[in-house]
Amino acid sequence: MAWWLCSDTISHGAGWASELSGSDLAERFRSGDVRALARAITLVEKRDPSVRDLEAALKDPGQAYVVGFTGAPGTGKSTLVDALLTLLRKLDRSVAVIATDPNSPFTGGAILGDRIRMQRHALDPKVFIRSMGARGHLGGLSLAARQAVRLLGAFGFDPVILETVGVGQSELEVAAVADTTVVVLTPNLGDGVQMIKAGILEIADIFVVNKADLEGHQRVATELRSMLSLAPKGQDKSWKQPIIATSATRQEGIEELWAAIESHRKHREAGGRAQARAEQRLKDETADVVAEIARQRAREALADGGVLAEKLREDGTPYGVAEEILRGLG
Ligand SMILES: Nc1nc2c(ncn2[C@@H]2O[C@H](COP(=O)(O)OP(=O)(O)O)[C@@H](O)[C@H]2O)c(=O)[nH]1
Ligand SMILES: [Mg+2]
Repeated sequence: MAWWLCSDTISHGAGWASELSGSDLAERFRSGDVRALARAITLVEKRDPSVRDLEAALKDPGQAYVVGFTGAPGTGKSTLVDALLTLLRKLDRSVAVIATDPNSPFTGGAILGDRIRMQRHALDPKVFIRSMGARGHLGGLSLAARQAVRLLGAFGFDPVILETVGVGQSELEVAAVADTTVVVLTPNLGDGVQMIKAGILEIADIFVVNKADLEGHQRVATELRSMLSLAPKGQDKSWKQPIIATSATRQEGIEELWAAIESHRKHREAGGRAQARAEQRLKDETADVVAEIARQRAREALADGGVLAEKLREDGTPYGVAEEILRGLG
């Protein structure tokens, strides 16, 4: 596999040889030990810098295709992901799921019936399901999710599915990481399509109207279609956002959904769009990493009792001290 590494690189890798536990981890990761993968993702969540060594050692990690699911809580995202898992396993794909919803049935939340149904994949070695905390601060989730996605790809999972909790900034964060973003709607939308959260139509590559077994789903699809025909919403104007009807609990419409995801993937790969996006993503991630490092350094610099903490108290405004910290970063 692409990420297999000769022992040479290990012994010469900067900072690597000294990190015994780290090299152990890489060893086990490469041998396909799923506990090593789980451990690596825990390190990502803890923002442990040793993950960098692991990533460096894995070199040229395989790129997994990332499908993000977002939409209001209760629209059936977890159930849809579960239905998609069933289909993808039939197609013999190795699939990883990162759920950022603390109440996800995948990870022990939600009502009993859902939970039992979802956990049928739990013993399948070609399925990896993991919940990840959305850590509140800006860019936190996408930074961690990007790193986790790379590790999952390097381990051999493809695709990787991200499910958001559907509140706050989580949709935008997921869209920043996903190659294809699926926005999930349902018939019980309250005041209809008009009520859809601002910004969510723009991030969709595919719309799913789930719970097609319930009354009113036609109306949602029709409203959405006429809304999109008036003004196409997607960021990529060369792509027409399809609307797929599904009933996740009945495993209906899931093949159509997967076909739509596949055709979006092909669309992106044509004409170098995927390449451009990958480059943009690397830039975004780099900017996030810079912000993260700067934040960490700033916290250290502002520790109680320090000169800057004192100056900050005198100033009463952040700017002067902020500039000083930034100058110190160079
Ligand atoms: N009738 C119906 N109920 C569904 C469907 N998909 C999901 N549900 C139910 O909707 C509820 C919320 O589903 P869940 O997947 O947890 O939604 P999430 O919060 O978006 O992840 C659960 O009780 C599901 O069983 C569907 O296609 N039809
Ligand atoms: Mg969920």
